[in-house]
Amino acid sequence: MGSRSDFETMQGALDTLAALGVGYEVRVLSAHRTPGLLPTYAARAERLNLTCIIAGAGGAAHLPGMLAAFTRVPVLGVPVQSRALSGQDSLLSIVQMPAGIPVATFAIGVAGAKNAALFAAAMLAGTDSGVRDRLQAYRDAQTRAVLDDPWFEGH
Ligand code: RP5
Repeated sequence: MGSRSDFETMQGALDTLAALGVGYEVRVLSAHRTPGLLPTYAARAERLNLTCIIAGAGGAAHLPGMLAAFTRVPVLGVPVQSRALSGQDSLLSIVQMPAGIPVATFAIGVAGAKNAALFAAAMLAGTDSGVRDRLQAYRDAQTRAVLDDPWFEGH
């Protein structure tokens, strides 16, 4: 994430990964305040053969795009909801990449952070049957929660 202030949002990704038993590491890296660390971290991601990088940032959210420029590891971008523009700035900064350097872009805020984690799990599910089963169980539980809600049948 681009700042410690993004943590509240990105906690949604960490909790979801933990619930699915997917390993992760967490870093604060800023495209603007620590630009020199980006190629270093990108090289680490390749060395560790990480499945993907979930990069959350807000405002002029250049972190996901810059990381994607430095590594072939897939980057999942999460637009953090900014105070000034409610995350519209983050979303447009992340989604509107030039052809050639893709960033998979998710919803603004916690929903995007959770979905990025679920997407990462889905990437792993093809080769890891444990993750596949836990992801399926997560989805089944979500469906059950709707069906079991008394509001489902009406009041
Ligand atoms: C971005 O600037 C960060 O991703 C964060 O969302 C935003 C504000 O950062 P702070 O000033 O709160 O550290 O780089």
